[in-house]
Amino acid sequence: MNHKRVMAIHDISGYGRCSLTVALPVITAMGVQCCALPAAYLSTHTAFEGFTFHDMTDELRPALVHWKKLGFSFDAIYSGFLGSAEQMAIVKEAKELFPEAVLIVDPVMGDNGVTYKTYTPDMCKNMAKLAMEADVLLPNLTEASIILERSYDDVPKTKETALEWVEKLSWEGRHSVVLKGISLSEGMVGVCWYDAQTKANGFIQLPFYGQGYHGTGDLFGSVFVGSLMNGASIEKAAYRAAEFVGHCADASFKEGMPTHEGVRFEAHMAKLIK
Ligand code: PXL
Repeated sequence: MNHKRVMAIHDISGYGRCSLTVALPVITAMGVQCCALPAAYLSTHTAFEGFTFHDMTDELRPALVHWKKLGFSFDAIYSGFLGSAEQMAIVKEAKELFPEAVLIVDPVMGDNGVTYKTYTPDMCKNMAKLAMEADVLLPNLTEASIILERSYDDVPKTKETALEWVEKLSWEGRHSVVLKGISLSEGMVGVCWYDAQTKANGFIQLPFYGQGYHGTGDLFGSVFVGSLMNGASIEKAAYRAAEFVGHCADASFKEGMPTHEGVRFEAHMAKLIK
């Protein structure tokens, strides 16, 4: 048996196409087993009014210990939106229990310069610490500015500053980074990537479609993780993820999908199936 297995530590939001409701179908469609460790249950993502929130911190350690006792192993641990300030340490413990796994951290904290409603300053501080432990870090510009303690007004708008931020986020080249949300010209958006194995870096820029959608960071991360598990390089995995998100956003925009609904990736899953 040589199939790949990913542990996904994110919240599950019942409605709104984000976190585990994206990671599970996408990673599965890419031929990779996705083992879910739900950090919290929310009725919707946090941009809808009045969402419910059930913290699952107490479930996480016992589940990890159970998996370890059963002798399971993981090729990657993929973390995203977390539910409490303690959970960042639990993700680190997961890596210690399963050292064979590549730790891929999407340091989900906010977007467009604003933190999500459930994120406290302590959670952000701990997420910045967890970011230092990652083998691969997937921040957007808001999260990068929090981790680097820079003003959101200073986020990179040129290649030079993007490379400078990525260099800092890689902790002097020690881990790989995909910095999302880089726009180098009007109507284009993409990433600046750095591969710690090859020491190469570069940019991906694709046309930007109409409007930003909720959950696209999770869709990006899930396609990225699935691609990496299928043997892609950091650059190839980032390209595939950016291309798929762009395709889904374009189609969703054309059919008038509101931003809170997320992109209708269900209609495009066939592109991912292995
Ligand atoms: O897509 C990131 C995300 C994940 N989980 C929850 C969220 C968000 C972004 O709004 O609210 C609950």
